[in-house]
Amino acid sequence: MGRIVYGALAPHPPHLVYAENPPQNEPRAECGWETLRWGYERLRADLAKIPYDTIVVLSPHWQTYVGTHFLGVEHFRSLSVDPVFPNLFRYHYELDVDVPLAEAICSAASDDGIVTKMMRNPDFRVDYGTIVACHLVNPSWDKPIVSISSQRSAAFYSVEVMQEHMVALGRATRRAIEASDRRVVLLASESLSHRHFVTEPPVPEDMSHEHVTNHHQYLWDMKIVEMLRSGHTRQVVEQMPEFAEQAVSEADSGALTWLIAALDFPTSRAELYGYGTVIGTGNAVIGWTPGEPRP
Ligand code: 2X7
Ligand code: FE2
Repeated sequence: MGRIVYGALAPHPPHLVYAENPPQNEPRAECGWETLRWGYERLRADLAKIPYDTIVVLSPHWQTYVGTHFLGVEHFRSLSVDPVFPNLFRYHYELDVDVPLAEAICSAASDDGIVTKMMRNPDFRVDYGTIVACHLVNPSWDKPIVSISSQRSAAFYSVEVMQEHMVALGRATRRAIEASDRRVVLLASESLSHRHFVTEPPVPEDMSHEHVTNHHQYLWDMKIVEMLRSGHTRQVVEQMPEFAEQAVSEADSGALTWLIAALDFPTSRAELYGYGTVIGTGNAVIGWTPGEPRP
């Protein structure tokens, strides 16, 4: 029987890849955003102890307006350039897709009345939210992924509608995984508070310029982080409409709601690997091992 072996909130500022200088990325950095990068390092060390087959990721930067889409091509290889930060992220990616698992989640969601589509275009450009989160969690890219789009009901309807949709999608994701033979790591690829500066310092990795955009957003981030790490995930979902609106949170993508629902609203204490700001946005790396009781 398949199962979810790990779930993580895995933010995707391209700055974190830039600062690591992997061979796939063209621009070179001196340093930067260490608290988050060291957090990801510790997450990777923990994950190295857990055998798994596939990473399933939901990203805000694959935005679909008619239904939830799933990558449905076995292999992708191309250049990903961040549209806002092309100076930081020009990343040559090559990845495998677990198409059978993607199809299984797609049809489980469809059975539950969710509008879905398998994306079969071999020239499709995979979004950088998927690429950055997967790189930071598994830089060797030795596991296939399932990539799920962010159906933007928060943008054209309301955060409440997005919540209902993502809770249903999370439940369908869990059911499909349990009916498969896969051990799966889930990633919600998103920042928390998300208002960012509109200018960049001359040296992007100059950390003397880095801080949260405003205290109000910081308070929201701390509230959400504290609720997540203490197992109050249902309350996080309840607070999501206010959080999305007042902190301009990237949680409007539904990724965090989907993750919490797929993990069945965990009440166990989560592992906070790190919190840090990137060009003013708030980002937390947090991991859940399913089945751990609240201490
Ligand atoms: O996509 C992003 C993000 N979510 C946060 C910060 C900076 C850049 O890109
Ligand atoms: Fe983003």
